[in-house]
Amino acid sequence: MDSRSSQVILPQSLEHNKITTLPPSAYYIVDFISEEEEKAILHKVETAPKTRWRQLTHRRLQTWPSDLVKDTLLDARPLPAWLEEPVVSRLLSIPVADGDANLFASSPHSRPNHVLINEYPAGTGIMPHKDGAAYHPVVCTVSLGSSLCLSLYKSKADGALELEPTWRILQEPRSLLITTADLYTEYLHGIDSVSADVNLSEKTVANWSLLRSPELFTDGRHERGTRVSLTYRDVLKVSKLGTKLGPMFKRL
Ligand SMILES: O=C(O)CCC(=O)C(=O)O
Repeated sequence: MDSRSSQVILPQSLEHNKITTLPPSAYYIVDFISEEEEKAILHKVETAPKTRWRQLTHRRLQTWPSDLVKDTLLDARPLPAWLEEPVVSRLLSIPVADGDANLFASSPHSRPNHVLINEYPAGTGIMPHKDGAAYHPVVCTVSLGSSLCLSLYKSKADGALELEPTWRILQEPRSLLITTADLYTEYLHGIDSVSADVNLSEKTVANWSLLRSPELFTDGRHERGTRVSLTYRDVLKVSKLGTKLGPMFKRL
Protein backbone atom coordinates (compact mmCIF):
# COMPACT_ATOMS: atom_id res chain seq x y z
CA MET A 1 0.00 0.00 0.00
CA ASP A 2 1.48 3.38 -0.85
CA SER A 3 0.87 6.61 1.02
CA ARG A 4 -1.99 7.66 -1.28
CA SER A 5 -3.84 4.39 -0.80
CA SER A 6 -6.58 5.54 1.54
CA GLN A 7 -6.82 9.16 0.52
CA VAL A 8 -9.71 10.39 -1.54
CA ILE A 9 -9.15 13.85 -2.97
CA LEU A 10 -11.95 14.78 -5.31
CA PRO A 11 -11.45 17.35 -8.09
CA GLN A 12 -12.97 20.81 -7.56
CA SER A 13 -14.96 20.32 -10.74
CA LEU A 14 -15.23 17.68 -13.47
CA GLU A 15 -13.61 20.07 -15.97
CA HIS A 16 -10.25 19.14 -14.41
CA ASN A 17 -10.83 15.49 -15.27
CA LYS A 18 -12.29 15.74 -18.76
CA ILE A 19 -11.01 13.18 -21.26
CA THR A 20 -10.08 15.76 -23.85
CA THR A 21 -9.33 13.23 -26.62
CA LEU A 22 -13.01 12.15 -26.69
CA PRO A 23 -16.11 13.97 -27.94
CA PRO A 24 -17.66 16.01 -25.13
CA SER A 25 -18.16 14.87 -22.49
CA ALA A 26 -16.43 12.08 -20.61
CA TYR A 27 -14.54 12.30 -17.33
CA TYR A 28 -12.10 10.00 -15.54
CA ILE A 29 -11.26 10.32 -11.84
CA VAL A 30 -8.69 8.08 -10.16
CA ASP A 31 -9.04 7.08 -6.50
CA PHE A 32 -12.71 8.02 -6.40
CA ILE A 33 -12.96 5.53 -3.54
CA SER A 34 -10.26 4.37 -1.15
CA GLU A 35 -8.82 0.85 -0.90
CA GLU A 36 -10.79 0.30 2.33
CA GLU A 37 -14.03 1.39 0.64
CA GLU A 38 -13.26 -0.82 -2.36
CA LYS A 39 -12.77 -3.82 -0.06
CA ALA A 40 -15.98 -3.11 1.85
CA ILE A 41 -18.06 -2.79 -1.33
CA LEU A 42 -16.52 -5.95 -2.84
CA HIS A 43 -17.39 -7.81 0.36
CA LYS A 44 -21.04 -6.67 0.08
CA VAL A 45 -21.15 -7.69 -3.60
CA GLU A 46 -19.65 -11.10 -2.90
CA THR A 47 -21.88 -11.83 0.10
CA ALA A 48 -25.15 -10.67 -1.46
CA PRO A 49 -27.86 -13.36 -1.34
CA LYS A 50 -27.44 -15.91 -4.17
CA THR A 51 -30.86 -14.90 -5.53
CA ARG A 52 -29.46 -11.42 -6.23
CA TRP A 53 -27.13 -12.78 -8.91
CA ARG A 54 -28.21 -13.34 -12.49
CA GLN A 55 -25.82 -15.79 -14.13
CA LEU A 56 -25.17 -15.24 -17.84
CA THR A 57 -23.00 -17.57 -19.91
CA HIS A 58 -19.68 -16.02 -18.90
CA ARG A 59 -20.57 -13.16 -16.58
CA ARG A 60 -22.87 -12.60 -13.64
CA LEU A 61 -24.66 -9.46 -12.53
CA GLN A 62 -26.82 -7.89 -9.84
CA THR A 63 -29.36 -5.08 -10.28
CA TRP A 64 -30.29 -2.71 -7.44
CA PRO A 65 -32.96 -2.00 -6.35
CA SER A 66 -34.37 -4.27 -9.10
CA ASP A 67 -34.45 -5.10 -12.81
CA LEU A 68 -36.27 -2.85 -15.24
CA VAL A 69 -39.51 -4.03 -16.82
CA LYS A 70 -40.35 -2.31 -20.11
CA ASP A 71 -37.74 0.35 -19.29
CA THR A 72 -39.47 1.06 -15.96
CA LEU A 73 -38.11 0.68 -12.45
CA LEU A 74 -40.82 -1.20 -10.56
CA ASP A 75 -39.14 -1.20 -7.19
CA ALA A 76 -38.66 2.36 -5.98
CA ARG A 77 -36.82 1.41 -2.80
CA PRO A 78 -33.77 3.57 -2.19
CA LEU A 79 -30.41 2.06 -3.03
CA PRO A 80 -28.93 0.09 -0.13
CA ALA A 81 -26.67 2.14 2.14
CA TRP A 82 -23.48 0.43 0.84
CA LEU A 83 -24.25 1.51 -2.74
CA GLU A 84 -25.39 4.98 -1.71
CA GLU A 85 -22.39 5.86 0.48
CA PRO A 86 -19.79 6.97 -0.34
CA VAL A 87 -20.41 6.90 -4.11
CA VAL A 88 -23.64 8.85 -4.59
CA SER A 89 -22.84 11.68 -2.20
CA ARG A 90 -19.43 12.11 -3.88
CA LEU A 91 -21.02 12.13 -7.35
CA LEU A 92 -23.47 14.81 -6.25
CA SER A 93 -20.77 16.88 -4.56
CA ILE A 94 -18.71 17.58 -7.71
CA PRO A 95 -19.85 20.45 -9.96
CA VAL A 96 -19.53 19.94 -13.71
CA ALA A 97 -17.56 23.19 -13.98
CA ASP A 98 -16.56 25.68 -11.27
CA GLY A 99 -19.76 27.26 -9.92
CA ASP A 100 -22.02 24.85 -11.86
CA ALA A 101 -24.47 22.28 -10.56
CA ASN A 102 -23.63 18.57 -10.46
CA LEU A 103 -24.18 16.08 -13.31
CA PHE A 104 -27.58 14.96 -12.09
CA ALA A 105 -29.04 18.45 -11.57
CA SER A 106 -31.17 18.10 -14.70
CA SER A 107 -31.97 14.39 -14.44
CA PRO A 108 -35.56 13.46 -13.47
CA HIS A 109 -34.72 12.30 -9.94
CA SER A 110 -31.70 14.55 -9.44
CA ARG A 111 -29.60 11.51 -8.51
CA PRO A 112 -28.89 7.97 -9.70
CA ASN A 113 -31.67 5.57 -8.66
CA HIS A 114 -30.29 2.35 -10.17
CA VAL A 115 -27.03 0.38 -9.99
CA LEU A 116 -25.99 -2.50 -12.22
CA ILE A 117 -23.16 -4.62 -10.83
CA ASN A 118 -21.21 -6.67 -13.37
CA GLU A 119 -18.50 -9.18 -12.51
CA TYR A 120 -15.97 -9.93 -15.25
CA PRO A 121 -13.56 -12.80 -14.60
CA ALA A 122 -10.42 -12.47 -16.77
CA GLY A 123 -11.30 -13.46 -20.33
CA THR A 124 -14.87 -12.18 -20.19
CA GLY A 125 -16.43 -8.96 -21.45
CA ILE A 126 -19.65 -7.49 -22.77
CA MET A 127 -20.74 -7.14 -26.41
CA PRO A 128 -20.78 -3.61 -27.86
CA HIS A 129 -24.17 -2.04 -27.21
CA LYS A 130 -25.99 1.21 -26.49
CA ASP A 131 -27.77 1.68 -23.19
CA GLY A 132 -31.04 2.79 -24.79
CA ALA A 133 -33.90 5.01 -23.79
CA ALA A 134 -34.49 3.84 -20.22
CA TYR A 135 -31.90 6.11 -18.64
CA HIS A 136 -30.96 9.75 -18.37
CA PRO A 137 -27.84 9.99 -20.57
CA VAL A 138 -25.27 10.12 -17.78
CA VAL A 139 -23.44 6.89 -16.88
CA CYS A 140 -21.15 6.72 -13.84
CA THR A 141 -19.03 3.59 -13.53
CA VAL A 142 -16.91 2.74 -10.50
CA SER A 143 -14.36 -0.02 -11.18
CA LEU A 144 -13.20 -2.48 -8.51
CA GLY A 145 -10.61 -5.23 -8.38
CA SER A 146 -8.75 -5.03 -11.71
CA SER A 147 -8.11 -2.76 -14.69
CA LEU A 148 -9.55 -3.28 -18.15
CA CYS A 149 -10.35 -1.34 -21.31
CA LEU A 150 -13.78 -0.13 -22.33
CA SER A 151 -14.00 0.13 -26.14
CA LEU A 152 -16.11 2.73 -27.92
CA TYR A 153 -17.37 1.99 -31.43
CA LYS A 154 -18.95 4.10 -34.13
CA SER A 155 -21.80 2.42 -35.95
CA LYS A 156 -21.63 2.69 -39.74
CA ALA A 157 -24.44 4.31 -41.77
CA ASP A 158 -25.94 0.84 -42.46
CA GLY A 159 -26.05 0.11 -38.70
CA ALA A 160 -23.09 -2.34 -38.82
CA LEU A 161 -20.26 -1.94 -36.36
CA GLU A 162 -16.73 -0.78 -37.22
CA LEU A 163 -14.39 -3.74 -36.61
CA GLU A 164 -11.94 -1.78 -34.50
CA PRO A 165 -12.95 0.52 -31.65
CA THR A 166 -12.56 4.24 -32.30
CA TRP A 167 -11.31 4.77 -28.75
CA ARG A 168 -10.36 2.75 -25.68
CA ILE A 169 -10.65 3.97 -22.10
CA LEU A 170 -8.53 2.19 -19.49
CA GLN A 171 -10.38 1.89 -16.18
CA GLU A 172 -8.25 1.28 -13.09
CA PRO A 173 -9.53 -0.12 -9.79
CA ARG A 174 -11.25 2.52 -7.60
CA SER A 175 -11.64 4.90 -10.56
CA LEU A 176 -14.81 6.62 -11.72
CA LEU A 177 -15.61 6.94 -15.43
CA ILE A 178 -18.46 9.23 -16.48
CA THR A 179 -19.85 9.21 -20.03
CA THR A 180 -22.58 11.56 -21.21
CA ALA A 181 -24.20 13.14 -24.25
CA ASP A 182 -22.99 11.91 -27.70
CA LEU A 183 -20.85 9.19 -26.18
CA TYR A 184 -24.06 7.82 -24.67
CA THR A 185 -26.37 8.28 -27.64
CA GLU A 186 -24.13 7.98 -30.72
CA TYR A 187 -21.50 5.39 -29.82
CA LEU A 188 -21.60 1.78 -28.71
CA HIS A 189 -19.52 0.57 -25.79
CA GLY A 190 -18.23 -2.89 -25.01
CA ILE A 191 -15.47 -4.86 -23.30
CA ASP A 192 -13.40 -7.39 -25.26
CA SER A 193 -13.52 -10.96 -23.93
CA VAL A 194 -9.75 -11.26 -23.51
CA SER A 195 -7.52 -12.21 -20.61
CA ALA A 196 -5.08 -9.34 -21.29
CA ASP A 197 -5.47 -5.84 -22.72
CA VAL A 198 -2.63 -5.21 -25.19
CA ASN A 199 -1.17 -2.38 -27.24
CA LEU A 200 -1.68 0.06 -24.38
CA SER A 201 0.05 3.41 -24.84
CA GLU A 202 -0.43 7.13 -24.77
CA LYS A 203 -1.48 6.89 -28.42
CA THR A 204 -4.05 4.11 -28.02
CA VAL A 205 -5.65 4.88 -24.64
CA ALA A 206 -7.89 7.97 -24.62
CA ASN A 207 -7.46 8.72 -20.90
CA TRP A 208 -3.72 7.93 -20.65
CA SER A 209 -2.84 11.37 -19.23
CA LEU A 210 -5.42 10.96 -16.45
CA LEU A 211 -4.33 7.46 -15.31
CA ARG A 212 -3.30 6.89 -11.71
CA SER A 213 -0.48 4.46 -12.53
CA PRO A 214 0.52 4.61 -16.21
CA GLU A 215 3.85 3.02 -15.24
CA LEU A 216 2.02 -0.28 -14.72
CA PHE A 217 1.16 -0.39 -18.42
CA THR A 218 4.37 0.82 -20.05
CA ASP A 219 5.10 -2.57 -21.62
CA GLY A 220 1.75 -2.15 -23.37
CA ARG A 221 0.14 -5.17 -21.75
CA HIS A 222 -2.09 -5.74 -18.74
CA GLU A 223 -3.13 -9.20 -17.55
CA ARG A 224 -6.65 -8.91 -16.22
CA GLY A 225 -7.87 -10.15 -12.86
CA THR A 226 -11.54 -10.24 -11.92
CA ARG A 227 -13.05 -6.82 -12.31
CA VAL A 228 -16.36 -5.73 -10.77
CA SER A 229 -18.12 -2.62 -12.03
CA LEU A 230 -20.86 -0.55 -10.41
CA THR A 231 -22.82 1.38 -13.03
CA TYR A 232 -24.93 4.22 -11.60
CA ARG A 233 -27.75 5.70 -13.69
CA ASP A 234 -31.06 7.53 -13.28
CA VAL A 235 -33.92 5.43 -14.68
CA LEU A 236 -36.39 7.87 -16.23
CA LYS A 237 -39.59 5.95 -15.49
CA VAL A 238 -40.36 4.74 -11.99
CA SER A 239 -43.62 2.87 -11.44
CA LYS A 240 -46.20 4.77 -9.36
CA LEU A 241 -46.91 1.60 -7.38
CA GLY A 242 -43.24 1.30 -6.55
CA THR A 243 -43.17 4.93 -5.44
CA LYS A 244 -46.13 4.35 -3.08
CA LEU A 245 -44.63 1.19 -1.60
CA GLY A 246 -41.09 2.57 -1.46
CA PRO A 247 -41.31 4.26 1.96
CA MET A 248 -42.64 1.01 3.51
CA PHE A 249 -39.34 -0.74 2.80
CA LYS A 250 -36.33 -0.23 4.99
CA ARG A 251 -32.87 0.14 3.50
CA LEU A 252 -31.19 -3.25 3.00
O1 LIG B 1 -18.93 -2.85 -16.79
C1 LIG B 1 -18.83 -1.85 -17.47
O2 LIG B 1 -17.96 -1.01 -17.32
C2 LIG B 1 -19.80 -1.66 -18.63
C3 LIG B 1 -21.19 -2.01 -18.26
C4 LIG B 1 -22.12 -1.70 -19.37
O3 LIG B 1 -21.77 -1.71 -20.52
C5 LIG B 1 -23.49 -1.33 -19.09
O4 LIG B 1 -23.88 -1.32 -17.91
O5 LIG B 1 -24.22 -1.01 -20.04
